[in-house]
Amino acid sequence: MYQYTEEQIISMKKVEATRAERMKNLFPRMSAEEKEKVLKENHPDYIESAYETLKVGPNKGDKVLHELADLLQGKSRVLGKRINLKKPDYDVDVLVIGGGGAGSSAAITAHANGANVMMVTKLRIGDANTMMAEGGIQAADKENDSPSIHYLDAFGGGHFAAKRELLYKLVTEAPDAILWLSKLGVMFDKAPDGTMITTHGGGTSRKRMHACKDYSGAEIMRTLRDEVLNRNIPVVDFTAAIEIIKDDEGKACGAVLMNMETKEILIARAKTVIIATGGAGRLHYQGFPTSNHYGATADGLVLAYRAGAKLLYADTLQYHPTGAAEPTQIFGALVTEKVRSLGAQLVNKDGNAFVYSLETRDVTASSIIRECKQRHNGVKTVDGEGVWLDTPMIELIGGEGTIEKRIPAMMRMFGKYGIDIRKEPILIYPTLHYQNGGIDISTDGQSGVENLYVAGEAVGGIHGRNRLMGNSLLDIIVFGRNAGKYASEKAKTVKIGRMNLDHVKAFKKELDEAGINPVKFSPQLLPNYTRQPSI
Ligand code: MEZ
Repeated sequence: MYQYTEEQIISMKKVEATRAERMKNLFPRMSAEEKEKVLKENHPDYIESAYETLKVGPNKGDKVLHELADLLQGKSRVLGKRINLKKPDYDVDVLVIGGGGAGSSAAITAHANGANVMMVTKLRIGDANTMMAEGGIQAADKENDSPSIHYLDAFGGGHFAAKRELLYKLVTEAPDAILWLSKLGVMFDKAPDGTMITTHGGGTSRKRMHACKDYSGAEIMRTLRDEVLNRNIPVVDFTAAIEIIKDDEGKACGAVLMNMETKEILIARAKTVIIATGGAGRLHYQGFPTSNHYGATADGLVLAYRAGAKLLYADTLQYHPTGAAEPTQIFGALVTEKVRSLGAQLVNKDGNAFVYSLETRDVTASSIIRECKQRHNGVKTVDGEGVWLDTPMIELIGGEGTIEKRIPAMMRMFGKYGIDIRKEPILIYPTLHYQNGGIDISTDGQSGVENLYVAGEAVGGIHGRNRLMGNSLLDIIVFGRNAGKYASEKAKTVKIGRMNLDHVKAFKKELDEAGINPVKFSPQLLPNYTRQPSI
């Protein structure tokens, strides 16, 4: 049994007491005006003091969070080091930086297209946010659905800011992405007649979430990793890219690499380079906990920015509504949206529902923050406060055994601490989950720097200013394959000129002229959890 406080037990009893009534009357959806109000007053993206204006680089004049500004305007790890670009350690057609789902999809596709491709990753292949994704992947492949409806859901959910041509690609290529994954061996949940089981996510007007229980990302990553290894694609692990190399025409042509343990510098020469380095949750923007993988430190954004690529919507982050608020051992860990798709409601300390559970993520997260901070209806926890997610409702709606069958990872995660989510609700609070913005690309996956491609969470603009559940596992496949295809095609025609790091020196000069004396090395590579000296 988990040791709840007396206050928490009293509150939990209220949740139980109101359950039957809440099941009869679902909380109404918000109007557009109500959504706008709750966002403006509560969403962390609107806290002006958390932002600063970039003074150098392609996005000079734009606002980004302080933590990201420190890195984008940070100290290069190559300056002052003797770097010999004349004798590369690796010479390939396509260099993929990053070992997650997007990088693997890109590498597999480039390899299938005949390219000599190599992956480099600062941890190991599969140590990535893909592995941590739980609830599912969207694709409009049912009779009552279509890519156009998927487009409208995602475009509205992203506040009409998505780059239309990227979103078009995402939704129209989604059914084929599911087919590709199935053929590679992903075990999607199916009904006895073989049809895919699909559910709703926040902001979807059709049930189009395909899942592998609540291990969807792990199952997809397992399959992609097997395919990379079966193809004998070289994977250089525990090796980070610390700078993009350009040729004398300003085109990307490789990367400076650093062994994470020995700090040895290695040079990779490549006709094309794909950045697939993932997100930034481990920067803990605004002090938020995160659902992200240990390596999520915005490295790709830094590499691309210093090489001259523009970022899009780098000011907007996604705070997943339901991070674990307690037990403290799993503070910030993802409680999949699928829990709400299956019927669990969000409930305050008095046992009252306060938001329709499947509003889009930014609206739901803001409503939880409002319930706690503005209305003081949160439940005190070890690390702060939270609200209840009424999980026993799932079994009442779907029948006994639904939780174990559909969300076993959640049952185990809480079960380890003596909490049976079939019988008792759980405490949650928003957690830093996704980088909505990133590197600006065109439909071929190329950034503003020629021969530098990007895929996955490092891309900005696919989802606009907020992403719907399940569109990230989708975008790593669609845009991973896309980058692999175009980068390998382009590599067939590329002639590499004199390799140099002149852009890094030029960036340093810009920093000097702007009076910035950076304190942080960037890319950051790993989070810093060492105790900081008190002042
Ligand atoms: O797309 C996501 O972020 C996702 C599937 C997360 C989840 O709640 O499971």
